[in-house]
Amino acid sequence: MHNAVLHRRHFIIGAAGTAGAVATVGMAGPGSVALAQDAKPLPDYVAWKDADAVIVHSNNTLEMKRGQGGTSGITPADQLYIRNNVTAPGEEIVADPDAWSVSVEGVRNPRGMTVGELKKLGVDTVAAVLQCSGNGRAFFDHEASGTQWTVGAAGNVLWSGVPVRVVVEELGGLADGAKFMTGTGGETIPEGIDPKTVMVERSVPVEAMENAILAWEMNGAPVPLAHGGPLRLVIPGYFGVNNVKYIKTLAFTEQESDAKIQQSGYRVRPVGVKGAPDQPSMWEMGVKSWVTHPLMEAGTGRVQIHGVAFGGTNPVEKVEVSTDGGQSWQEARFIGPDLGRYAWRPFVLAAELAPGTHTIASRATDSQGNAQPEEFEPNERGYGHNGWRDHAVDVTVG
Ligand SMILES: Nc1nc2c(c(=O)[nH]1)N[C@H]1C(S)=C(S)[C@@H](COP(=O)(O)O)O[C@H]1N2
Ligand SMILES: [Mo]
Repeated sequence: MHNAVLHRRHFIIGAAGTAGAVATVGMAGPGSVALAQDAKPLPDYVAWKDADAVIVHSNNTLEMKRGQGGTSGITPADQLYIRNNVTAPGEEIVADPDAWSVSVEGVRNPRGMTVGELKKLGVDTVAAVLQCSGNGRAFFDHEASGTQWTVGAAGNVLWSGVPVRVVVEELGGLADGAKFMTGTGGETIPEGIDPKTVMVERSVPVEAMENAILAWEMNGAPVPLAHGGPLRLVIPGYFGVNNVKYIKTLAFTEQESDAKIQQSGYRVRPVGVKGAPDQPSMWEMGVKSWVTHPLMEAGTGRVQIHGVAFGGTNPVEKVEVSTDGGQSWQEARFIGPDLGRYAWRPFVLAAELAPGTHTIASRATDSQGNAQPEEFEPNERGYGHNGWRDHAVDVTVG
């Protein structure tokens, strides 16, 4: 059982290079081994991404390679993962970002507001982990359908924009009976399809508005189209899907959205069970960490083991590292500035590794004492994996 898990993990780490290379060789004929050509090319709308730092799973899904992202805390925009449920809108929507309008509903004085107007209302900055619900899906043994993300469907991003509560105050406060905050994405839905089945419209408990912002800036530059520019709803501590890109409507509603992505999508249920509205929704994130270096091989002697850790909605309190597959643990040191409870923190532990194979794992604990479990119960779509054992790496030293 344990071996099966390890085997699957190895396959995945190798997949970025080896498995793809085999396919290329097969297609190009014998003799033309070209490792550099094994990857799918970057799609046009994200041609500006760092091709060496990401794995292109599909036109709509790019993963940051494990080991990328650095140790300085913030994920560079050109390495950050991409996940689109629907084809992204065209670049024309970011040509004049201040002209983009969001319709604010479910407040006493509902109306449309342009980004230009929002910029006059107020501004704040939050560092927050953006993480896809399916990050870690590849580690499950039940072949959960969906993109086979390992750890790279996540990043730590600085978002700047106006706090949602400031916008709500400006528009006279919440309308009576508002229980949810519902954001609708600005994609054009192809004709001939029931919009409810494809539209990205997500509801979260209305309390989440206290920390939410409507962001026009990411890591010091206007939010790129691919990451939701001109305006994105950012809900710190909540899984990626709730952070609606190119937001066109922000509504305070009595009910959750009736879109499929809300009703049956992103619901946690046992393997083999269909999604339904009474199952838990992918809202708040839990505590999680993973090692980013070393990954496969290391020289003998001293090595700086590093990775990232975050608490989800709570601040991360500590992270421990094991070099013997979880038999013994040592507390790692957080490095760099603490960017707040919703950010991740890079960590480091210096270790002396003897020749041989070492299973290196990390285990984070949040401020409430919640620690990552050793194993994580499988669920149908492979959401929310934070079990430390599957996230461990086997490193060969010598
Ligand atoms: N409008 C819109 N917002 C969206 C999505 C989308 O397809 N359309 N995908 C969601 C999902 S599932 C994730 S994980 C994140 C991905 O954000 P990124 O592409 O900026 O990394 O955006 C979320 N917001
Ligand atoms: Mo996602």
